[in-house]
Amino acid sequence: MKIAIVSDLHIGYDRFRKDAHAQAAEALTMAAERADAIIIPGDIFDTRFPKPDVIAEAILIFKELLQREFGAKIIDFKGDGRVYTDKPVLAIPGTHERRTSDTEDPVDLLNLTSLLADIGMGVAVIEKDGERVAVTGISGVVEERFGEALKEHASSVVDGAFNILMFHQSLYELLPFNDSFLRMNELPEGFDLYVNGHIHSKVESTVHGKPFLIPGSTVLTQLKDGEIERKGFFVYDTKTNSYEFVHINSRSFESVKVDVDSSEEGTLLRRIEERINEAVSKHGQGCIIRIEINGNDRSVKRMGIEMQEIAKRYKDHAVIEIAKKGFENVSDDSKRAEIYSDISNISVKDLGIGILVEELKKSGYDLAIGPAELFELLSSGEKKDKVIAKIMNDLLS
Ligand SMILES: [Mn+2]
Repeated sequence: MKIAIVSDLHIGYDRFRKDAHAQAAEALTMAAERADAIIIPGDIFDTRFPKPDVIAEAILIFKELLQREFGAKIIDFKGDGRVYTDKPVLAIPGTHERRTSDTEDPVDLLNLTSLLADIGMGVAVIEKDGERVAVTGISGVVEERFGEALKEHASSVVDGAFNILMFHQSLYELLPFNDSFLRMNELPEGFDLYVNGHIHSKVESTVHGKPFLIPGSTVLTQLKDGEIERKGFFVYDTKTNSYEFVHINSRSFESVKVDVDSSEEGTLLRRIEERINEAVSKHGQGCIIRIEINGNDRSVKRMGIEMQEIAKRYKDHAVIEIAKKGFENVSDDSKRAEIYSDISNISVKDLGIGILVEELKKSGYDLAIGPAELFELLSSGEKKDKVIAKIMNDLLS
């Protein structure tokens, strides 16, 4: 059976809204042409509360997708909730869709309307010509609860089937900055293929001797070096145990690094313009060029102003993103500097959780609610008063 793995579509992503839509639609359409089933390891939507027009966008994409004939169909599902379709488009909610327990997330809505099967915290079995593939789905959870969720929901595999474990988490080997992240060898054994979302660049590795794949997002979001490669998705063939990466038409992205202290400003500006022109002629109009300015704080600041001018001048030709890398000089906390410079694919949210966890540990925080969960609750926009009341209560009692 051929299984397409398409991840992190981020439909509704504000900055590149059209890209997010077009690239999600293209990836899913191409996936349906090449595979018997599609699995989506999280972040179909960019937010927990997408606006109705964003939900409509997603509905139209999936409605269109379901017009196609799929080689496989869902023959069984066991787990939380239920699925309403036998079409083999299987998804789990990711971190961007995650809400506190007992609330509906936007992936539930697509599930309820039969546009896909939400298999978060469940196992779906799909079949084609007698061949069975079982997909165990673990919804994105706060990192410190991931181990628990695996024990509860991924402790066994389906006999006589090709077993896939699909989740949406950080893993320590990929983002080595937070002790609460699971190690790859802590993932349960017995699966034939491990599929993860969450990380927006492509990863190909192995776990317990079996393939471990992350296709990365279909749209550029973080503009980090890890996202330079063209976007796409995997197609895994369970018969041959081989896979290919299929590229989509994603917006081109190039990263240019400049060191302001190493040369004259005038020369440097000319060189930057040359690089922009080169990138535009190589990738065509509309490409994204990220210019990273390194150097001491004062020259970085001055250069930043000059760069705004350049960005304005080129705005019809390219999307120019200016990144000032002054912060490494600001902090002499070597560990923190290491975290910033080593992690090229970390989201601001994950970074925030990491910092909160570290700081709380230092202060001797030991409340029942874990730091990552606390961050989640405080940033969810829900139940904030309750969380604060609980913390106050714990602190004062
Ligand atoms: Mn994502």
